[in-house]
Amino acid sequence: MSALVLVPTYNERDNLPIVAKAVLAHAATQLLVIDDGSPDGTGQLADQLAAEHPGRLRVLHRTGQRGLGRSYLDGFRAALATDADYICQMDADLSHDPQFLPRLIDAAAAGADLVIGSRYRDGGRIENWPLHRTMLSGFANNYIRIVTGLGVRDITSGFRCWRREGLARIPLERLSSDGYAFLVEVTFQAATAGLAIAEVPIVFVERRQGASKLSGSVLLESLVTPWRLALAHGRVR
Ligand SMILES: Nc1nc2c(ncn2[C@@H]2O[C@H](COP(=O)(O)OP(=O)(O)O)[C@@H](O)[C@H]2O)c(=O)[nH]1
Ligand SMILES: [Mg+2]
Repeated sequence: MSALVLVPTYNERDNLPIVAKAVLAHAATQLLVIDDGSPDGTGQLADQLAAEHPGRLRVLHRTGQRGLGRSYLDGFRAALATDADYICQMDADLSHDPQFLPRLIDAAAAGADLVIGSRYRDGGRIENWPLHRTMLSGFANNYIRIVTGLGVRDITSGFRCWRREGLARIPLERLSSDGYAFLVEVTFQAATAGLAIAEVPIVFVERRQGASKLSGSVLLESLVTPWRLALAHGRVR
């Protein structure tokens, strides 16, 4: 069993070393940092970590237009070129606690093609979020569920684990959105491809260091994408 954990970074200098240490503390895990030319030097720091953990931590330095969706796509392609059995995704900002990784991987090993670390399943929760973010996330998830018809409760969660065979069935060339919308789109494609999707509860803790990259355009795209997907697939009648 081997798991490759994809960690996209943009200005996560203070957080990355802590996350990397905790992920690599699990046996049979490897890390791929996908850095978007962070101005704060996260990419160089990741190179140092790679030198300290040869064979276990690698860095993909992106150039050109930055974006979370683009970074995940590059990460997926790189991951499928390795022989990892499980391909996980998690944020670098310590909102996703690496202690939950084995639970996600176990659920994938038990047969789920895509396992989502869910804040909205029994036992899952969010810590240290201001009321407006809690309301926004709750609203967004309900909205997306209604528009797309998908049964997933936490579709905007970026803490995930794929069974390699499941990820290999996603038509990556069809994914075009970024930010949260990317997560919605890839989940929609997973459901369309008939993949088994499971959710396991996680505790999400708001970052203590660095800043969120959530922006107005990211939010707008999240509102539009569910309609684009639903209409293109004839789910709206
Ligand atoms: N490579 C890359 N990573 C990004 C980008 N935007 C955000 N991230 C990373 O994605 C993760 C989640 O981003 P964050 O801003 O914390 O989003 P939030 O948790 O929804 O507020 C973090 O690890 C960020 O460093 C980007 O444009 N490119
Ligand atoms: Mg965050």
